[in-house]
Amino acid sequence: MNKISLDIEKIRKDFPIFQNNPKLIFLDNSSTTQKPQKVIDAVSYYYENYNSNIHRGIYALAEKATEAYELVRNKVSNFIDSKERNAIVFTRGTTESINLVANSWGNTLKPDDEILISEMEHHSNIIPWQLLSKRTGAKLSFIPIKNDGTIDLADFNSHITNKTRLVSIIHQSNVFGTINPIKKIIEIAHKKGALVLVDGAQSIPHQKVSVSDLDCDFFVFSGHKMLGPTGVGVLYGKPELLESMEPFMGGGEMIREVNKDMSTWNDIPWKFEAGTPNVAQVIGLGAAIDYIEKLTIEKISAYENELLIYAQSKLKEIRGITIFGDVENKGAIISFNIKNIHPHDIAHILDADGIAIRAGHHCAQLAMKHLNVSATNRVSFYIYNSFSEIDSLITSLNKAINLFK
Ligand code: 7TS
Repeated sequence: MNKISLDIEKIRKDFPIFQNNPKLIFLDNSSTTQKPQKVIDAVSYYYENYNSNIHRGIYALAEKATEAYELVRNKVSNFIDSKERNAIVFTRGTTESINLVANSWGNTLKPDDEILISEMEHHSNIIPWQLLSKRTGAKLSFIPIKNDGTIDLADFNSHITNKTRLVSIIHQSNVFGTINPIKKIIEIAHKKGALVLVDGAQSIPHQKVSVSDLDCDFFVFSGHKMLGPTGVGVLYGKPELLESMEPFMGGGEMIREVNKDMSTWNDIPWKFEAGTPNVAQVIGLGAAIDYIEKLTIEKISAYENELLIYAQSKLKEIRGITIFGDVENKGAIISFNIKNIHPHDIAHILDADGIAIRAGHHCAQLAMKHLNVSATNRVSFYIYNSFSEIDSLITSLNKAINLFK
């Protein structure tokens, strides 16, 4: 038993994928997470019992679906400690949330304005700003990363200027697992008059986040990385900001009145939810939040930290290994390379033993360029992983090394 008193064997039984693939060791949780039966059931139950379009039907079935969908907005709001439920916009995922901000808030930028991001960002927090910069002429600048996969506040301070309108930054790196000093960054940015968007795709599934305490202006994440279905994500935005923004997409539900010459918009957050939303997925996300809250995010975090410490100590014994981002303050993600063996070869050999890890650039080519590598191996843990799975990983890695000797 681990020190956190979580019954991992019992938790594992909640995830049908492990019953259906008894040999599977899933160590790619930064890409996506497995789904507990409760989430799958919530989605199926909706389709089997009260499937209907929301917000428009006058009949009982549609009212039930609308209520279930809107109830998840409250759950998300409580989960991230937002003061207002209308600050929660449902999107398709982190990528769409960032694109929404870049296209809606961003379109007001002028050539003299600046956007500041870091070299650590996932491509979904780089490309929308590059496109915006091309559209508006605003300048895009980058906070450098250090060799240990962290960001220096001094570097941040020297890159933020009086022209910076927005700092858009990753909370926890999907490559290194390192956690950025986000609260301090927000404080400094606000003093300079800049807004801050936090990409919480990798942090929210694994640590307690309070958007109120952080005082961030936008916070974005994906449901599928926190036990929920694919196709649902969240944009948290301070209500006064969301009010001031033009809609990103036009269509049904986001309007108040449509005329030939001009139309008016619905209230926030519906102003940003054009068309039929992913009702089933939102309901599934609600079930995922229930599941996490039952275990408690604090215990999840503490258990993952135990896995991380154990895995790091075992990995360090491996001949020819380089671990990237080996610092104290980090989440349960480890990126590494083994001398003279390409990460894709490692991933193939591990796969033959039923171990799923990610090998590649992790949609973070700027970080790879900084490391001067084209790819790394990456293992990332979640609540259903065990110490014995880490032992299996080490055995398979040693096998790979012997094969390439
Ligand atoms: N931001 C971060 C920090 C991420 O890690 C990811 C996905 C995204 C944004 C995009 O999320 P999406 O749900 O909109 O696709 N990261 C990864 C990864 O590390 N491996 O596969 C996907």
